[in-house]
Amino acid sequence: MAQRFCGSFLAAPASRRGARVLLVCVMALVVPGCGSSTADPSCKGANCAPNASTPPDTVAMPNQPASETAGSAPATAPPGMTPPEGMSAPLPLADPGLMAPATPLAPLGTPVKADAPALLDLVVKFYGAQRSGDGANWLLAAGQAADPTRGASCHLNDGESMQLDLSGGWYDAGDHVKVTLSIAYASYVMLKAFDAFPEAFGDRNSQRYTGAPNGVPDVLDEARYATDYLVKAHISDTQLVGMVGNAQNDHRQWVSCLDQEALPVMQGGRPRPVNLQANADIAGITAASLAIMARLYRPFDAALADSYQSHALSIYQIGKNNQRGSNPGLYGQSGTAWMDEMLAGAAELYRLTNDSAYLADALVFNSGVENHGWAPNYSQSADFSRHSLYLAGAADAISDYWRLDVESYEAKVSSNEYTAGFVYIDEWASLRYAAGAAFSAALYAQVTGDTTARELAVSQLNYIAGDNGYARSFVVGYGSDSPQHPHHRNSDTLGVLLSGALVGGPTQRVYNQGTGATAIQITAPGYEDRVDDYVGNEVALDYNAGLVGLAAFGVQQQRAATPAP
Ligand SMILES: [Ca+2]
Ligand SMILES: [Ca+2]
Repeated sequence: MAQRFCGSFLAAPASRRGARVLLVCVMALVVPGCGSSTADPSCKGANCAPNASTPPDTVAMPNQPASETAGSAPATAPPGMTPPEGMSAPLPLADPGLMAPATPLAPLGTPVKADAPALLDLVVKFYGAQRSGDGANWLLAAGQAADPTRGASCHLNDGESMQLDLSGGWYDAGDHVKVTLSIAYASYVMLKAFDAFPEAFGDRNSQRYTGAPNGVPDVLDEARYATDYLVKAHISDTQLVGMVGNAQNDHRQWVSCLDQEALPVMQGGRPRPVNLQANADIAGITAASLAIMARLYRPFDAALADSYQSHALSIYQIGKNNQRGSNPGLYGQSGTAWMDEMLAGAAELYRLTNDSAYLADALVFNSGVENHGWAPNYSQSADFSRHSLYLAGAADAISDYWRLDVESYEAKVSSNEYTAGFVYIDEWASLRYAAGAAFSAALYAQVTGDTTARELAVSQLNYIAGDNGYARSFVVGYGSDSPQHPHHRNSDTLGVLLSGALVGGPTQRVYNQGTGATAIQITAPGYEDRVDDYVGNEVALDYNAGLVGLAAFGVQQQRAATPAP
């Protein structure tokens, strides 16, 4: 299967969103018959420096090339470490103690200045604009309402090249590929938000936005659109789809998904390719998403929860049997950077089943990750799994590593003239890291009572919502002077505001695509609301994920601060 992707995944890693800053860390993943990517010999795991020379993608907009690149986040681990064996058949549910939420987090210090409930609703509903297939995508529906000649669904035939039904799921970013890793990561983090702060979420709508409650919290309605697709992606006991679509082809045309389907294959049209490579990174986080969903959705549909559990157990075993990273074009990761994803799978399966074999696995992977020195994003989820392990009674094993990372976030609050006030880790999608780090800090504060971590979380939420030097919100359609022109094909070409999307955010320096006389400046220091700025103004599944958790924390804080009547 992989050979068909020669020249796309390896020669020009392509996708959009930008964390890809760590592309320099991507080690060669040799596919038979293909070339290989290059590795930077100076790149040393968690200390790998961001790279501003990520290879560009092909032309994506009429007047501006769009580079949207893939990459990986690092992790460290003892060489040659092998987690213990210990998987088995489906297991009984955990005792209620393992499922209990953390204790309430008392409000202290700086108040949350955002309208947290409104922000939370918007950032969750953003995912409804990323729905592929027959999903009542609200953005496409709005486009059709404005022009009835338009359709309201896309890619109903995904999987056709393999006689599979792979319709559904979420588009990755401002493009239309479906990346299992990012779908699984975003749904996992969204579900961790509900896991930690369930009281923040309401039920005001159905999954298809019919305007009436359906008895299920809306955040679970959104997450289910992902988890139902992840079940489809698990096509056999040993095979998991890693990606649908080809990013390089997808990025060649700046069109809506409606128009893309009619294009030639080399421009993103049908039939879209399916990649089946999925090793421990993709399998681990997919198992985590399905395992936490099995636990949280059980009160609403026990049979569906059983199905999620069964798939989670089997997909986790795929990861156990393939303990290496996947192709970087699938957002696969080099070296031992797959360990945080397997940590996630093991931690959530332990909370789901109470089987000590999963705890043993989780602790081994946890030691392999150590303190990762980065921030949560689509390729680094250890903080959230550590919150789960903390609640499951394994605090001693994880608290030091997690503390070190939270302290590193506090140390990375910028004083630069363009980025002062937020956790600045990299120029590409800078606020994605701030949001993820802040959600981690909120979770850390919840279980430890650490007031510094709590203050950090509040400050990052306030910054994103508009309390910043730009006096503007960085969430489309929310607050003062919010972004109106995110780098997003469906929103831009159909003329529908992408409400709820967190944009990349401010940068400290110029980012150029290409070099020399042909170089094109993509972003300037600061922030501009320009559709062609894919460094500072794109959106993606993982950008919003941390903000869902952070906004839920904000709701909890505001309610705790309000005296009871
Ligand atoms: Ca609902
Ligand atoms: Ca990882």
